[in-house]
Amino acid sequence: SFRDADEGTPLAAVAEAFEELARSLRGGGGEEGGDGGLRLAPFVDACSLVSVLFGCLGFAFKFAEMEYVAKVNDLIEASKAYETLIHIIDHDIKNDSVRRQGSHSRNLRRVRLGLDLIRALFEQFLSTNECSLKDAASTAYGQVCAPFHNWAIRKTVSAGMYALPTREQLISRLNETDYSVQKEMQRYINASSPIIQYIDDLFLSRNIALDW
Ligand code: 1PZ
Repeated sequence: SFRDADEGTPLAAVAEAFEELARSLRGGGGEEGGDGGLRLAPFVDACSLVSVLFGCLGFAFKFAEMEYVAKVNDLIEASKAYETLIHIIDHDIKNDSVRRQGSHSRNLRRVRLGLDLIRALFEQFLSTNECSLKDAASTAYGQVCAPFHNWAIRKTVSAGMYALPTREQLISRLNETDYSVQKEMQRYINASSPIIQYIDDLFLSRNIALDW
């Protein structure tokens, strides 16, 4: 019989981790801290797994990797002191540091952008076999991140797009097939959406707008 792709590939591990988080949000798992909401430690564990995707994108996105990993590492540090996501937001509200550069709340907002970027990229990737990875990534970046990035960052990102691998190279570097990659990307899309929405709702529940 065929190897069980669910056990093996990095993308399946990412999908599994976010499914676990999504289950816990629905109250079925152990990741949810009672009334306190989503726990920080399992959340940042899942976010760390995403880093494997960078290795498949090539050198041009080294800076994106460093940026994402720095933010995730800050949240790993925060998870030693704060049990849940809402705790870090409430702490920053008290200190008037929600939007301050380097604050845990701001880094949470940035990591959430990264998760949403990947979700949008996968949606583009699955929407047609015609579009290149560059087209899929450009569209996803334009939808999710560009509104929050300055001109210099947007220029750097669009220059880097030309160095992305092809669809086929990405699938092979992920150790997937045409068929399995669709399944795993769809699993991530389904599982990450409620997590992304949940994070937005946390900010909104404290009257913090999402226009930054
Ligand atoms: C899967 C995606 C493939 C398509 C490639 C698109 C690459 C997007 C590159 C984003 C580069 C971010 C550059 C740095 C931006 C910073 O100015 C901001 C603000 O930081 P702050 O002022 O708070 O310190 N940082 C962010 O917006 C974090 C963005 C995280 C997204 C990184 C990409 C994650 C996903 C890639 C996974 C393979």
